Amino acid sequence: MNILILGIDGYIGWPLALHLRELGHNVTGVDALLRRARVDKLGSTSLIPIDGILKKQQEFDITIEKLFFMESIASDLDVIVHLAEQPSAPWSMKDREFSWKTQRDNVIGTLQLLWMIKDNCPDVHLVKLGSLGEYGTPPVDVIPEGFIEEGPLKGLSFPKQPGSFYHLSKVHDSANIEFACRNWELRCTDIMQGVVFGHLPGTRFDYDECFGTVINRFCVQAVAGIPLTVYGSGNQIRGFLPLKDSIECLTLAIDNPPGKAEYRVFNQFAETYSINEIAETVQRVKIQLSVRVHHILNPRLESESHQYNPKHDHLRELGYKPNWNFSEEISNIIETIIPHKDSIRQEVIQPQINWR
Ligand code: USQ
Repeated sequence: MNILILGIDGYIGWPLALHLRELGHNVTGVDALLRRARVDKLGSTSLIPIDGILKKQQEFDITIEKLFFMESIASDLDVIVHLAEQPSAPWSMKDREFSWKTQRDNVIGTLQLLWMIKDNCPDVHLVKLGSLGEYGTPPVDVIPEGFIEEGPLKGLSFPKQPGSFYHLSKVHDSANIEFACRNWELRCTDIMQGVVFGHLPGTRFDYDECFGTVINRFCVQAVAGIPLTVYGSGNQIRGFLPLKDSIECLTLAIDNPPGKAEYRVFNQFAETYSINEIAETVQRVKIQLSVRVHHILNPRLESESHQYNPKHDHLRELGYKPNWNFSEEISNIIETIIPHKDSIRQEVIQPQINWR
């Protein structure tokens, strides 16, 4: 297949590109390099060295994001994977400027893309990275995969109540994409992805407050001898999956496209854990590191006591079968970090952004 990856320079984009190429697909990438610029500006860093963009340019014909470039190759495309969004909830909550930049980049960027597809390649399969956090933590027994499953509202989108301007940008995207499928007969898979963790060769590994996610941060903190920064009670529950599974699931979505005019939603995660369970696992698997845990005042406004049971059947029906052990995964991440211990920047660990 001819596949265009928007956001090829990111944590997921780069290993996905390598994987799809290994499978024999023709992969082209586009990236505005905003993530690198923004991470650097915040004084944070990717811990493990990442492939230089020049090398990537030679390998993948990466072009800085421009609609006219996409238009020039659109008629040959089978799939567009859209990962080119500002990915951090804390970053979007910093102040007014950060929130509007998040929504401008994400919502307007996706809207532009939808028009580009309508005008140039209406049969293309759009695989769009949304977030499991779009749903928030509603007081229901089960969160369905996108749509209300019974009662008079059956078939309508399940209500969403996310907890940040970043997650809201993805909710707005989802509404726009669903409309585009309904109105213009586009085909799209909207991925409600949980929190991704781990490392694959060549990709970034951030551990700062904004761009590092909780498991990666805890593993870095364990190696650096910093007490784990559990926010609040630590009873918050989220869905998680390793980076390698994220790549596998995106590939399954690509291999199994939806029909014309179909707006399809996948809840993409492997397991749910509370933040306390994660902290305990990090402590247990590396007992020799004598990891300590600090419950710090939660900088976020989020429920710390809730049920959480999102459905995740669709990817399993397509063949996704998580095949790993959580403790072993944590242990492997820590082993990957240890050689980089001296490069850990302690000043980017503690949260500074207050969501209230
Ligand atoms: N948390 C801590 N301590 C930390 C960092 C986080 O206790 O040092 C807690 C947070 O309070 C939150 C949970 O861990 O309850 C998850 O936080 P996170 O920073 O790992 O993830 P989040 O902000 O939710 O966002 C990440 C990605 C985002 C993706 C989302 C999926 O950055 O791009 O959309 O995970 S989900 O969480 O399912 O919405």
